[in-house]
Amino acid sequence: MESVKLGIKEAAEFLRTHDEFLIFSHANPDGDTLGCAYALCGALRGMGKKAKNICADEMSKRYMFMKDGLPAQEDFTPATFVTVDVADRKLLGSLGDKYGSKIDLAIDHHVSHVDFAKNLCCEPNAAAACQTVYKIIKELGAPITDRIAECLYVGISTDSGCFKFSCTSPETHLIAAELLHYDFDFSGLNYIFFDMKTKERIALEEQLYRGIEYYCNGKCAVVSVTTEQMQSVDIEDGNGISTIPRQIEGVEVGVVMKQRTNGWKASLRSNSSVDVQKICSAFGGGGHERAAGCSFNNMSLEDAKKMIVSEIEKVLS
Ligand SMILES: [Mn+2]
Repeated sequence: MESVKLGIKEAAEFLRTHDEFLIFSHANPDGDTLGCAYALCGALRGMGKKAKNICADEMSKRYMFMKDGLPAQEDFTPATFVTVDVADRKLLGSLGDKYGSKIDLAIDHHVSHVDFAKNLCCEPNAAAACQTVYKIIKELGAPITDRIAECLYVGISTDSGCFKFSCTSPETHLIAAELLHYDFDFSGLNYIFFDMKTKERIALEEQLYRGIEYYCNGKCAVVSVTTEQMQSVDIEDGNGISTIPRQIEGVEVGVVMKQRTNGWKASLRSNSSVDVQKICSAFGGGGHERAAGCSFNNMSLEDAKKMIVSEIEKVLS
């Protein structure tokens, strides 16, 4: 189904002329999809409309604060279905079967968005869907509370890697700057989302650092992590492991070998012009130019490493 494409004004008009909203976040929710949902829900309630949020999966405790500070809402039967930051109906997770074909409006920022909603407001240049939601809320003239501003800020900050990723634009900073006029602890939030690590995570990193191996005159670094080691931290804590070797000066391709039940998975990250997607596609994997992965089933760690490193050597030598 092809979605009718809406701009900011039209998306705001859609929300203004509808009510009884059910707002969907994507499965395994992140700061952006949750920030969008709670900000939009709060703004719609602030306009006297009925709105509530739904997600296939539990949110991590770091995002729980978003639930607080929204105007209370009695129960109601939803009539308008809106998704935020959902690039594909598959990403609705277990809610997809029931609601996937019923979505009235999708608000998104993924270049890879696959149409599933009747209407779509998508800004593929936005660093976060929260940027788009902010513009829609402004257009609606809905009251922005400190809590709404905080939710939007978290979405923008987390999706832009604390304003470090290349998706960060002047508009990203301008919207963040407007949000900073509200009262919330942005510095504390960025500490929690970007600096703070659990003791278990630090212990895991210590083990990984001890196991670093260099290849290609130090331009390639490889670490491996067993299932048992990954189980020592919770899922959220395990995020970002793949980027560790790439942090090392002079390393152009970082590889993290992750144990799977039937072998090993290689996660590659590139710092330079090396297209790691190409390297991984040689083994039936895929991804993006700077981040890709492939699997080595029924193979020992040593054999899997040899295969991926020899392919990287071809590119780096
Ligand atoms: Mn996003």
